[in-house]
Amino acid sequence: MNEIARQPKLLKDYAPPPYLIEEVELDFMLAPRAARVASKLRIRPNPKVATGGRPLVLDGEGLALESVALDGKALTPSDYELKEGSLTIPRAPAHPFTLELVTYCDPETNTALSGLYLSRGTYCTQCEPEGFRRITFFLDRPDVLAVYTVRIEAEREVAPILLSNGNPVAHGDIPGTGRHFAVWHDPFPKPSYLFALVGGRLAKVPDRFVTVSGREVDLAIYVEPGKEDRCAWAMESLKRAMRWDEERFGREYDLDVFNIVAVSDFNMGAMENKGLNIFNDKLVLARPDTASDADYASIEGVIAHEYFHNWSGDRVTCRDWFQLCLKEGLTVFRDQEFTGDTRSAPVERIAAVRMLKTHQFPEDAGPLAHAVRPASYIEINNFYTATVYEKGAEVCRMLQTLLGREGFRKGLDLYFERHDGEAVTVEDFVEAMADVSGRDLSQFMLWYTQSGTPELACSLDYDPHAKTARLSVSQVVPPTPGQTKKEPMLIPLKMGLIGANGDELPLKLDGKGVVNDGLLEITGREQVFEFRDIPSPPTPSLLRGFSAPVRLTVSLDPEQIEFLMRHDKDAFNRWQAAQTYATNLLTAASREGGDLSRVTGKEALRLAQALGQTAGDSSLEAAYRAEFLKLPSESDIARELARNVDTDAVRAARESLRRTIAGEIGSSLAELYEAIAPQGPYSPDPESTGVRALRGAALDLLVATGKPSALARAERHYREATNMTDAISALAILSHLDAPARDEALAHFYARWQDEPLVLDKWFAVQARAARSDSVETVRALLSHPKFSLKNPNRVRALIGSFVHGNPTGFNRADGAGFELLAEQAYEIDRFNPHVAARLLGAFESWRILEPVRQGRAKAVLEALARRQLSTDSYEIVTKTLGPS
Ligand code: 0A1
Ligand code: ZN
Repeated sequence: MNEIARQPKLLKDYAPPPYLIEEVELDFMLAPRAARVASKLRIRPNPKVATGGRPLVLDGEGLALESVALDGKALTPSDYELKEGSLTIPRAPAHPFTLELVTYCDPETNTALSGLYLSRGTYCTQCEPEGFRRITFFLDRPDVLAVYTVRIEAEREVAPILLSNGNPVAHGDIPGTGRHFAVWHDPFPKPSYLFALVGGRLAKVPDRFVTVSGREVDLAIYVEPGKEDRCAWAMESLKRAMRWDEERFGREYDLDVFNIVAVSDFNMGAMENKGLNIFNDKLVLARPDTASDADYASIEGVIAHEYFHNWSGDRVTCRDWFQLCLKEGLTVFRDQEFTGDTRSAPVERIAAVRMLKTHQFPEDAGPLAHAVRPASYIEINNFYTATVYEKGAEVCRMLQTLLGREGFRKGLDLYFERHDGEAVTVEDFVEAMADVSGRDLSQFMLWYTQSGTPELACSLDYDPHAKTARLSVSQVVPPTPGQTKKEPMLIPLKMGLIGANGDELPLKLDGKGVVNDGLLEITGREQVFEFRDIPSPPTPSLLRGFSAPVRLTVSLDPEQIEFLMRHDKDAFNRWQAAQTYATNLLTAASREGGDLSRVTGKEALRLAQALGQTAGDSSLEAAYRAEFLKLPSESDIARELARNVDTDAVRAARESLRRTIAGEIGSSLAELYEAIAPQGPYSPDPESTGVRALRGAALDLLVATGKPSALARAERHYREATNMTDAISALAILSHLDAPARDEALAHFYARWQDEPLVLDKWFAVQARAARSDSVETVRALLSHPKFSLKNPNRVRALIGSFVHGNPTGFNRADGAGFELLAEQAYEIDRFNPHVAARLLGAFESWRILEPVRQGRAKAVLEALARRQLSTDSYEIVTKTLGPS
């Protein structure tokens, strides 16, 4: 294995490139086994670096080099050094020059899906972060920005559609050859990771958008022929996103065309290549019978996300990969705001926080913890993480909270204006925010550099004589790998004090007037805030809207939490109170082997009552009510337990609480279920989506009673479903059961959808997630199913990904069979697609919180894996997960 590739790269070692490449002309001749790439690069020494004959080292991987010419003169092998990974010209000129290269790459055998590859016969590319070097030799780093002109030539029969970034400038036939060409020009300087090319037999779904200043933009979505009827939602989402970015952030689109291509083999969700976004088809294609409400929501969110990158990422990009959060955190924040504005703000906030806590909190608490801006990495592909994306978005949100919406908007305007066409750093971003607000944000910078989730402990003491309430706050940032000492952070703490009748009390701080918007700024390790004129003991509602990505502990008794879950005017915190109440019961029961009866009598019933009341409250949005009926997940419970986790006990505790709740409020859930049965055809609008979610959540709980009538209802729900949302939610419910209804429904679903890959993925996923003791065996059997393939990332994620990330009890089975399955499959995948393998292996990140037997098994499996030949990607994950021995 390549030892150099395994040396960590350090942020502090950043040095600007000795040469700049300002113009790029590429000429592609597409062919499956040997695609010819002729490139012409206008290069000049970087004036900011004292060069004077420095070697020019171009990155390149897996390329066959045919020729090199410098300023028109052919070079001979003695003029350059060719190694795997690079092409060096030791004596490059100290003046501007032109370098011409001819290379070949092999799209057909490109199973890593990075660079130029074939997906079901379509040529496509993925260059972020370091895929461009698999297409041609280049300074493949984000701070080298060039204007690209791209000519693509191919057989017309094979690839009637030829696309690249920017605007189309020419196309035509090459007479007598059956070949044709297209030329594209992108006037905006961009880094190589944003380069894209597509060639294939694709159907085009066109549309149009007129920007706020009246520019006409041709929009198109390209899909496999026959899938044109599944693009409407993606197109609508795109147009809404374009309008929203104009209205909310003043960002207008800048090219004459905007193209989206859907491919079925893709390592991630989608990619923001300038003017030519390439998507995993899962995040484009939707029809009511094939896609669920959740799919519709993801499509809307990801289409928006990639589009928003046009400014936050493409026009202003990252100087180096350590700054990845600069574009990702900001763009996730922007897409979350879009979803909140388009759908329901509280429900979006709940979804975002669920996501953060499920994926980022465990990352931050485990062996792979890293800062939002990491200081070192071995393989950058491993840093497309929940910390960079989701915590990165929280950091932007905190800036908005601290500066106010207007202040934040001004800061963002200044950032885009100052840095348009540049590759910048987190400091540049924060500086723009500091400049518009006049604030010193140096302490805030710790959010980018310190890893670990801050723990915020709060308590409130009421003084009935003085009529004051004292809020004591302390913060601790726990040690994380490589960071043992932490500084206190600037934490925006939104709060309210609620009087006995449910009213909000004015927050008058002693000596400081009324607290604006209920926002306190915590800056020290320990702080006390004294509120005056408080007539009677209040209930504190803290961290409203989840105003900072911290773990909050508040000393509240169950009655106070119940009060909040009924009365808090902050919709997020009202939901959070219900979750906290349930979590307290569930963690206690899990510690008792899952036996709920040993820890609670009346509390579970009180929770049931409160949930039932909220679920039935038609003055609230249906989607919001549905969130109340979803109990904390098994991984939520495990995370709160934090140590000595027995996943079987966790599952038992959760099932037992579900049974208790369903037993208590079953009849009102059944009534609710019947009362809100939708009429009319399916529509993915937020209201109808909310009603389906509420109905599905009610059904899910009802089935927990184990009553035959509930099972019959679930079967009927499946049978009578007229859309994928109802079908898949019923199938998921049935999949857990030991009943003929389960097998029948699964067989029916398979028979109907076996030739629809995206729908068949759901069939695999539902079985992998099923809460059954034989899930390892089920997954193992499905690995040999004729429709299963390790080569398609969506299928791998549907079966193996759903199992290891979505079935904690199955994966963490005490005998280690789940661990073995992952190790063995990831090893196979690693040989041809390291990126996908390494992401699966991330499922081991929480092994240290398990009880000793499971821990021992996980460790043994990881150690055995570490002794095998692994890619750099998987090597980094496995060795860091194991930790220092
Ligand atoms: N920038 C994309 C994510 C992405 C990252 C890496 C990829 O290939 C290895 C592909 C996509 C986004 O944020 O959507
Ligand atoms: Zn992104």
